[in-house]
Amino acid sequence: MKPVDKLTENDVTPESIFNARRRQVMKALGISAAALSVPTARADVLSWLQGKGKESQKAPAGKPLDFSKPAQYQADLALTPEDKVTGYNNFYEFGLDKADPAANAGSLKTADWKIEIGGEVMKPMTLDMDDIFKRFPLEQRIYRMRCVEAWSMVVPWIGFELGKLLKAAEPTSNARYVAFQTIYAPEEMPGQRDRFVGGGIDYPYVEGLRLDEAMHPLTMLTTGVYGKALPPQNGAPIRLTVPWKYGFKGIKSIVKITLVKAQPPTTWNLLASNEYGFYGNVNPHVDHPRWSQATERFIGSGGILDVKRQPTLLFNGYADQVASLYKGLDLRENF
Ligand SMILES: Nc1nc2c(c(=O)[nH]1)N[C@H]1C(S)=C(S)[C@@H](COP(=O)(O)O)O[C@H]1N2
Ligand SMILES: [Mo]
Repeated sequence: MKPVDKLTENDVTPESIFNARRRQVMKALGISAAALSVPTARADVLSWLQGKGKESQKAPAGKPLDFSKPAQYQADLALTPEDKVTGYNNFYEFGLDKADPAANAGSLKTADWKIEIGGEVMKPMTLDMDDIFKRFPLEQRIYRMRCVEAWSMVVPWIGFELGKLLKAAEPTSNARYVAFQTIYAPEEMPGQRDRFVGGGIDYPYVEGLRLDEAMHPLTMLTTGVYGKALPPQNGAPIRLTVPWKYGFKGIKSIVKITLVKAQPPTTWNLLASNEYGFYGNVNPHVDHPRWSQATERFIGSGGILDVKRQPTLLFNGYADQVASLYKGLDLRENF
């Protein structure tokens, strides 16, 4: 078994998905398959795509956090080990391979972070992380996490309910959706500097929820994992966790939360609207156009190559809590 920091997407993703994703990225960038095998002036970025980025800046370990452990959220599930939670990541601002974020996200400056809450609210506010820690006591919640690429983890996140922050801002009666934005910092994020490294995404990464989804008690703003402050590869210092939705909804390193009237644009939907909808609810009955969503590879404590395949659960196992949000909604249409 290779050490986690040497893993590439090839090690843990079925060849088909790996190649499909690469084709998708190349297509988005208008690059032919032949171009990738020919040495070009773009060799530097090609090496990024191959997981050999030269620029490498690992982050120091996060500070231990104070938090409670509410019994109803300490699910009795086998956890994904910490080195995989923090070493196998999607954060395209730092490259496309799963090992890139851990290797490179140390360049993200998280000191003096500010998060702005505005739009359709009575009390717009700008908070720094100290304000957040003072106002919102942290708790640990063990949540399933299911990526749209059909792999999954179980993660002990630390954070607080997004709804508490939204209530403090007092949404107006016009507020129907919540829009989120990741930091835009090209000097700190190689994928924002170079379209090729960043997978053809127009940054900053944006996401959104309906207001009722955002107010749901399972929806969390997350500031830590495994007892410590989030490492940058997991979205330091604050990211979204919505356990019944595909991982791409869990936007990282948030600087802006805006309450709005109309459904906001979302990054993966903008890139491929036929493959990634606004909702992103985990659903084993609605396949991705290029692969089945019926099962998933659980990344647990076993060797990374003998990962277990397990059935995917409707709403990722949280149907009892969230199915009522979608009464009357055609989940096939609204994927
Ligand atoms: N800003 C930003 N947020 C992001 C992503 C990203 O590329 N950029 N990737 C998403 C995807 S696809 C997943 S699966 C999760 C991964 O979170 P993790 O690396 O902490 O497990 O982050 C999500 N949030
Ligand atoms: Mo994902």
